[in-house]
Amino acid sequence: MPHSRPVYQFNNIIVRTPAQSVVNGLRADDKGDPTYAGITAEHEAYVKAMQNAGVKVTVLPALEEFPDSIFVEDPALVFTDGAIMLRPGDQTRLREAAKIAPTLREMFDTVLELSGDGFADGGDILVTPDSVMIGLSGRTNQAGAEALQACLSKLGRKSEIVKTPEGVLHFKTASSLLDDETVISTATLARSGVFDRFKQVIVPDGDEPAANALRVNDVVMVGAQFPRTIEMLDKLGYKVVPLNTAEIGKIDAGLSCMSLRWFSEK
Ligand code: CIR
Repeated sequence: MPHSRPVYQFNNIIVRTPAQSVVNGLRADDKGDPTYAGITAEHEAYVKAMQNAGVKVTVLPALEEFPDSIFVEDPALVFTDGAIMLRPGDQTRLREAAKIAPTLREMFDTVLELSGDGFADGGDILVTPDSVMIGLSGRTNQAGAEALQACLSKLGRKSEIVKTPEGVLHFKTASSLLDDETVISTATLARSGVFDRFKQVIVPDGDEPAANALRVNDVVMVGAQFPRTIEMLDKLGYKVVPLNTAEIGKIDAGLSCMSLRWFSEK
């Protein structure tokens, strides 16, 4: 079976050191500027938590000209069998893909590229055991999603195109996989029915950003500012690792955004 390993089993990740310019990162609403020191501290704690979870971390250098380049999840998608270069949907982020490409070409034998001029951000892609869900959003359009589906088929992956709720940055801003059959999401996204085939856990009202949790091997990383979600997952038997995301939250980011994760058989 090509995909019998859990999709949340990883032994490698790529992260990128935050640039000083990260304080100017994109955001939909003004929640105040994050501080560079605050973001750096959150990033360092994230790297340590990943190492504790059993993952080898490759750290790429900061890119001052790209404030949001710390969010390496958006310009690419990686699997055991190969990597896909994406086309981020915000003009200020589009060239991040070319910046990360040389690293991916070194680390993966197969590196595919989206054809055409559509857009797709990694934050809109939720990998589940039976299918890769691609959320249409302000960053991912139909052309990008279809071009991505063509690349996914080449890697032997089934996929489906779904919708991200209005006003939500990315599909995974509002959802995450907890185990082989369970998804955590916001009530709004759950109501759309996209996760009807899964067991579902809904974040409490007011904890919406906590839906961008991150399952890595045995642990689920969750924003430390969301004690109600943490308690709920703890009671459900998940091994929760709380990580502070208050500063990156000011630029609309969460836990999945800061890494590209895969299982390497090499
Ligand atoms: C952006 O708007 O692109 C960044 N400020 C946040 C990106 C978050 N990425 C993600 O959820 N995958």
